[in-house]
Amino acid sequence: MATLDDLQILLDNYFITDPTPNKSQGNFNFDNTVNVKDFLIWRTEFINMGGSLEGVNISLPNLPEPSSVVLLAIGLVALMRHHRPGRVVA
Ligand SMILES: [Ca+2]
Repeated sequence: MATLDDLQILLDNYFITDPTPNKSQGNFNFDNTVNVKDFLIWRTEFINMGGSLEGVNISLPNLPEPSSVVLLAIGLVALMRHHRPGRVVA
């Protein structure tokens, strides 16, 4: 049984990884992480039970992404290692 309370728990625990899968924590597919897959399972179950999402404000948190600065730093380090003076290429 999927309820709006379950949705709130899912959203509160979004992106949380727990070693013990627990539906009551929003982990509907028991894969140790609460993410969009759990939301889709919840939504299907909720609608199949006759629930309506009309008027329900659902805004899933965005996937955290590494900042472009970190990516640039990783690229520069890789470039510096590739062009290191005295490097012998086999
Ligand atoms: Ca899950």
